[in-house]
Amino acid sequence: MASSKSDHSLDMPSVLIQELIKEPIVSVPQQYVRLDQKEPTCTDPLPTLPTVDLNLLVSSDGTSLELEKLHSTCKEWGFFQLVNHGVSSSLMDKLKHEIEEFYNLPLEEKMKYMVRPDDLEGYGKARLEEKLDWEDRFAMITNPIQNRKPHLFPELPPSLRDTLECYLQELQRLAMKLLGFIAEALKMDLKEIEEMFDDGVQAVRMTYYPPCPQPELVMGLRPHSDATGITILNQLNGIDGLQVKKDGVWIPVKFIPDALVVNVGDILEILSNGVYNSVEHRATVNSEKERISISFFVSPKFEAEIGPSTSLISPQNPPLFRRIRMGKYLKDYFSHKLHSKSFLELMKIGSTEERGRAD
Ligand SMILES: O=C(O)CCC(=O)C(=O)O
Repeated sequence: MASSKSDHSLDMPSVLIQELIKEPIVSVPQQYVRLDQKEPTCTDPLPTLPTVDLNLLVSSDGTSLELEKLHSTCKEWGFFQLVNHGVSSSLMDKLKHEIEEFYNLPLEEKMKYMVRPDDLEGYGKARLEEKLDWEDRFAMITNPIQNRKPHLFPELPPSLRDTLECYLQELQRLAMKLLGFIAEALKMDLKEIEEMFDDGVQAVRMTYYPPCPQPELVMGLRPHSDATGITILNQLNGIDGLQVKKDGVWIPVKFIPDALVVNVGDILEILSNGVYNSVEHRATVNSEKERISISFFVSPKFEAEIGPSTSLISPQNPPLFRRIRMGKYLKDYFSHKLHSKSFLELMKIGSTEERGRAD
């Protein structure tokens, strides 16, 4: 669908799926039909996404084996299910309830948070592109605190805002713990990672994927990799839909109750100088039941310089990626079309983009 920036706000309700399906529909409007997804999806037998146990990582006697598992999983899969992560199940239940309540609000209430022209944060679609995903989302930067948009986080219904605040704090603690183990597994200087990520950029995306009458024709969320250090995904209502690309095949991820799904983002692939893999993933939908998830994105602070870790490069292991400030990285990433891993490719030393700039 073509849309100029100025009519963005007028178009928004018409592309909200929750609104679209209020009147039952039997076929999906053309702008949601994606026939360009060619890679096969694995059916049987399903390879299982590895699990990592935080308790085992923390307890000294289990550390080395579990650390080795974390390391090999980040290299080979770039994704894992984290169990025994310590986030309380009552908080997870409360968050699920609050986010469900939010999506059940009347449209007029939710429109207060609508994505504004030239912005990416808020409720609704950030980009009105020719092909749209089958999802309604609410995305926002939550740290640094001064970067919170006044009409978003502070104006949320108080019970959602307070629950989300507790969840963000718990997840930030968890993320810093995980990043510490990742630094250890990579044999990186722990201080380097701590300084970069301490009080770093943090964002969330609460996504509501309504049921779809023709789920095989649409994409809940198109294939992409994340512009983050790590992402922690909580599949709030336990409905499957996440798929991870491995060796050119889409692998559906089986939901494990109480687990969180963690993935390596582009910035960790860069920091690790390509040792870890920021893997493409996507979300599918089904015809029966809505799916609700919340992604927690953890990145270095805006002013940090990102590039391969100095403790990992040597004449034998030269840097594969160029160096750039985090703020500039994010600006460039978001002005680029969300499309598989194409932005990370541009960060590679010797990429066409880099050659273009040198000319
Ligand atoms: O909802 C999901 O399963 C995936 C979400 C995701 O990939 C994202 O928010 O970037």
